Amino acid sequence: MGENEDDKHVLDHGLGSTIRKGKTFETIDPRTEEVLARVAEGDKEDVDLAVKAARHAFDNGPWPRLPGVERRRILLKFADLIDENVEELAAIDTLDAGNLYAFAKGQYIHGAASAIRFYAGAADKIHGETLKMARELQGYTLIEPVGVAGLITPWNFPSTMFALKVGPALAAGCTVVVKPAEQTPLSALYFAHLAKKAGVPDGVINVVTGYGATAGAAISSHMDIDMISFTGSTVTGHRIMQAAATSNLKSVCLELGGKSPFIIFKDVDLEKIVPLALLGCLYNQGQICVAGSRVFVQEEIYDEFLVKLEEQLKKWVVGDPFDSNVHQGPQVDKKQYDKVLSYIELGKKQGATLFSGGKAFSDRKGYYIEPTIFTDVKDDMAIATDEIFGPVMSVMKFKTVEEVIKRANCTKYGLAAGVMTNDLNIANTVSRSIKAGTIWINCYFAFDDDLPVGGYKMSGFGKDMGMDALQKYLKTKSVATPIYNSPW
Ligand code: TXE
Repeated sequence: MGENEDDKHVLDHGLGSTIRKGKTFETIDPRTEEVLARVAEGDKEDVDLAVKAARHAFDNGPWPRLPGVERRRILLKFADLIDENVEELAAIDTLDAGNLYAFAKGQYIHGAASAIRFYAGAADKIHGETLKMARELQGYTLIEPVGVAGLITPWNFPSTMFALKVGPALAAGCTVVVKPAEQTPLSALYFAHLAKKAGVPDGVINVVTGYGATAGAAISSHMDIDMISFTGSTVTGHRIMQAAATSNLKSVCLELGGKSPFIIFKDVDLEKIVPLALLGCLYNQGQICVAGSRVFVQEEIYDEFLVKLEEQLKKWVVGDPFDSNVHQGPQVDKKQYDKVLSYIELGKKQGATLFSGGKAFSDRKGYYIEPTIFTDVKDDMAIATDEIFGPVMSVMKFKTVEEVIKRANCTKYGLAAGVMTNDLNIANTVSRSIKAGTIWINCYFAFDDDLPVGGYKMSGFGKDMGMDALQKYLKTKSVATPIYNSPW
């Protein structure tokens, strides 16, 4: 490939980005609405350079050619470094995304390390098959890395998203260009620094910070990127697929929005289920794709459910995410804050009953919104059909199993569902009838490295997590040869 001096700089250094135009953008602390940092604003030219570095590392560098056991060793070291730097990473995501610090430090940064470790363990176990051919042929498959992967991540769990995409891509032997969300670019840069320290060779991970319409679009339409793994909105998912279709037909995996039902049958212990329902909707300020934002309650226990919900809400604390007593921090930015508030207004206007909350905390700085519960919600109201991605719960009453299955499926999305019952027949029937990629029975957010997560319908396709995610970054080559060396 023709390398000029500028390209050579990137190829030599790989990790870290060289921003050609010297532009920067601000990332805001959602607790204070003040500028947290200025970050390099990469655009198409920078994406081109990052892709060149990734392509060079894939075509000529050691990473895809290393024995799997060696990639495993480096990835395990990377995971250890993530664990060792848990406080820094947790603080970065709390400042940048508003994630709860205690949770980030206690669980979710270690979760990112655990995901990297899971895929490290798979790096030396990638193999094809010997096929039983009908004719006198010997046939086998070679499993190869897809090539250069474009990874576009959202802002709700910046570290998790980085690990869930980079982990399997690197284990497979791919090289990557990562574009973190513009709201939360900082932890991806820190991760890249740790990866370099762990021994990931130059050019294997290339982070380009910047906006979706520029840097993100340049990745999805790039002629030299082989696949895209994206998590974000359904609208942007459409754009990415279109860009892939009109450029080089790169493969696309999309993890998009959701409007997940949380279904509570009359036989449950409400003492246990009500706190779960609340967390299932409000966790991370409601900014989680699998949020159980439509809560269906069987009519026999509906009133009791609301009494207990009110009790729980009294204990729910909104405030600074660095405070370990707090359950809910600020929304990530002004745009999301405004979006959530406008849906709350729409809920009121369309005739739902406001059970609690319903406004922002106007007495303080930061993007804080009251936990908001609507009752008497009809299936076709905007608050019941659209992904709000905020602390807003719609509570609905139902009578029968058949009715709730129909209503739960009455959505364009299909990411997850919760089924709360002690009746095995009901649990089996409902979990098989709901059109969603993940069903949690008597639990919610029960994630595990081994459990694939991804959508049905307009929530996308292709999984993150589990061995399914590794497959996204691999392709199969079939090899056939005559057994008796006879010409065909
Ligand atoms: O999403 P976008 P936004 C949903 C949630 C939220 C809504 C809007 O409902 O309120 O989406 O959020 C990059 N080509 N989810 O506007 O635009 C962008 O820079 C390529 C659900 O933040 O999808 C960022 O890195 N990339 C979700 C990423 O896409 C583009 C998590 C996500 O941003 C691009 C986040 C383009 N044309 C939001 N435009 C989930 N499934 O968890 C933007 N991007």
